[in-house]
Amino acid sequence: ALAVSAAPAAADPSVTTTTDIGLGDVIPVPAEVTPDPDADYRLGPGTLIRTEPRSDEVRAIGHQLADALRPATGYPLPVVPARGNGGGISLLLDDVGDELGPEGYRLDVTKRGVTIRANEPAGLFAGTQTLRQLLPAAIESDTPQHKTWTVPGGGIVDHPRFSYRSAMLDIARHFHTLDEIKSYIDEIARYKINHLHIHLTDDQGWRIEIESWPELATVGGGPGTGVDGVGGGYLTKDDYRDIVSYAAERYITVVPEIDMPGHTNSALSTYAELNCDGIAPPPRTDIEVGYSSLCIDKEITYEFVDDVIREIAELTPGPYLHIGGDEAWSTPPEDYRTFMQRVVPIVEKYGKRPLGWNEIVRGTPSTDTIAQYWGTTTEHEEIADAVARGHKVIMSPADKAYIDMKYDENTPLGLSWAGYIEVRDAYDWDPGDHVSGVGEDAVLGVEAPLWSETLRTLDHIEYMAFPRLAAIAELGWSPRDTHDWTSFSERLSKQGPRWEARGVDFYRSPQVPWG
Ligand code: TNX
Repeated sequence: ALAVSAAPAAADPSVTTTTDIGLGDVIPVPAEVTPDPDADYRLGPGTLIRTEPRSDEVRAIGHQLADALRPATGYPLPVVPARGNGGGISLLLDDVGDELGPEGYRLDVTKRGVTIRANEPAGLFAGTQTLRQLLPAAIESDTPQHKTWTVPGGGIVDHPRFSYRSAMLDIARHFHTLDEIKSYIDEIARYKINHLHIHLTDDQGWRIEIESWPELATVGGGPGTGVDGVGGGYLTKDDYRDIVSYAAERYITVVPEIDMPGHTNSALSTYAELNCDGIAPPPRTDIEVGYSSLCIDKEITYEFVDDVIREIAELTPGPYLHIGGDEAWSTPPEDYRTFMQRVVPIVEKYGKRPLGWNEIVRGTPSTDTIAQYWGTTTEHEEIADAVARGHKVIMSPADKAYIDMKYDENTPLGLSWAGYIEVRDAYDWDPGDHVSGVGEDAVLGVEAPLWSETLRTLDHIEYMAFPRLAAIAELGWSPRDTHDWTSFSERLSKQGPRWEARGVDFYRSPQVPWG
């Protein structure tokens, strides 16, 4: 009898259950939410996950959902083809309207079950992330919890404001391992981030294997590289492929960055022939910027760049390749233009769309090149002019979206050159109306860059990213008219127990009513 009473109650649709989670208690907040308090659904040991019979991809999403819900519920949650109109959790491809696009979805909760419908699998994946947040926080536990697994009743119609929602990880200043990168991918996917920009190279380290220049990784990324000489390591091509496919399973596109012509000391110190004077400078482990440059007048520079871009493009199924271009203070303006005019076509030759930090618009005539705005002003003539010429922009203003900035003067990690960024600062701005002349139509989306000069471990990454990454994710996904700090901070407080249960070392901002 004891064992029976301790076991989770069987699902009985006639039993009225309650939940303290509202249907809109989700980050990013959904576009439209219509609660129905009489329609809560309760998962039980007999719940089936029923997936679109025509699609292996949707079945895989069903299996991911089952894997996510099994540990805490202890339920078997078999994944079966959806036929007829049974209850349980259903993931269906359906025409839900062009306005919902490839990532939008409808989620309907009735007493009989949860049905997610979308035009494309990406929308079903997004819907399953919403569903996970609608279950009690105990769902994040990795051991069975004796809970009533209730999903609040009603309907959600949801789709993103911007198609590009990104997080950047700097693995050059300190290398972060394959497992750490995957763990970060798991977290960002929950908030409907759909791009992971990996900053692969910088003055302090080269973190990706290049077969035609093998010492870039083994020497330029070897032991003793990284800030303070702590943080050596590099990704093999297989590691990188592993990341690309792990991210793809979570509907995240990897955007690799090879930063040039500045931020290149690790390459210059590894291969003497890349230097104008033929002499390799010593490796650097400090955090100064702006002192290194590839040699603009040497042909071997372009052979090197061609080799590297070719190998990276081959490894990268996504459409974008980021070539940095920031802080090239040791490259005279005329040389910078010469360099970009040769290098942008190399990226295009290998079938990729070039992306660069906002300085790149000075160097390239190709308006296909996407500029990533990292300035700290809301007036910026150069970027406004570039938009007028036809460039698209990704917004990551350093004083709002740089999640390597300290929260306040007491933050033990991070930098502060762009100011302190508390959670509310990260949330209270509008990517579609932030810089004069850079309107909604010019903005592809947002990114939260995480530079890692001061970050060594996954705990460090988590502490800086959460909760601010959730703020940037909401700016990228949710309609502007849902923007509301009080609502956001309350919804954020409900992420706290989830992060705790997952062992995510987040920052307990005093601005958030954690409870
Ligand atoms: C500026 S932003 C940089 C990086 C640093 C970062 C630190 C940008 C395009 N370049 O090299 O890591 O500041 O916050």
